[in-house]
Amino acid sequence: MRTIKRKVQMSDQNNTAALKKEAALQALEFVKDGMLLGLGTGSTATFFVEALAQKVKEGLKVEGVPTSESTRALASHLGIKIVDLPSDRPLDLTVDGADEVELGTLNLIKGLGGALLHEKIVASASTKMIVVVDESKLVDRLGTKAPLPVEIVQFGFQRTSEYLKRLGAEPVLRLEKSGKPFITDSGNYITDCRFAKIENPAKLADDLANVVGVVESGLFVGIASLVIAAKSDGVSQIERP
Ligand code: A5P
Repeated sequence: MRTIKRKVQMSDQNNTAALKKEAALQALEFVKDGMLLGLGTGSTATFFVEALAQKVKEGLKVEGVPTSESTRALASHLGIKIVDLPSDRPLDLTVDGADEVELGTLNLIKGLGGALLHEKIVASASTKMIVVVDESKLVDRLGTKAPLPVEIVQFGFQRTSEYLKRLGAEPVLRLEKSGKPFITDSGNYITDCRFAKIENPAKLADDLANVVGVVESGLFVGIASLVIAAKSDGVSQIERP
């Protein structure tokens, strides 16, 4: 683990937004001219997209594949060239946030922002994935703070939830403030699943993938290459072992 002691401004200490921004700005240092980038979703990824757009205005040439319609709208509004996910070459780098980062493995829980499916497709198609987080996202074991979001098809969702319970989950269908189910960019539902313990994320990811009706889970196993974690006393860069 490399720790870079660049203090977040005193007035911003303990300010989560300032920490997220600091992590995002460090990720920008990995971006090189000509890169094809995966653009993440969420408040931390938004800081990255905004800073990237500034560099583009200053002459940086990059192309971006967004992981959600909201990121597509933001990036394109800010002048970043948007392209489709190519079939014949990997993306050079994806930068995205996370809901939990397991220290020691860099396995992740993602999807509280609802974009886990596209995020996983884009990250999996990338040579490198950098995850940008504030210190509150670091955990010793996945599932400690965040539920695990699981994207499921609308048809038969109650039945799918019953299958998830057999894997030890307590699934809760995600709702909008209006009370209607949240719909993902691919037209599916999300069920947020609490587990007593996630001891083996790789096995759980496989088990979930085998449940009929499940599209994808927010478990990212062996995908993140580097985590940039901003804490009030400095920023750590943690490489996957
Ligand atoms: C989006 O679906 C999520 O995976 C986000 O990356 C995650 O929720 C992190 O969001 P924040 O950066 O807003 O905390």
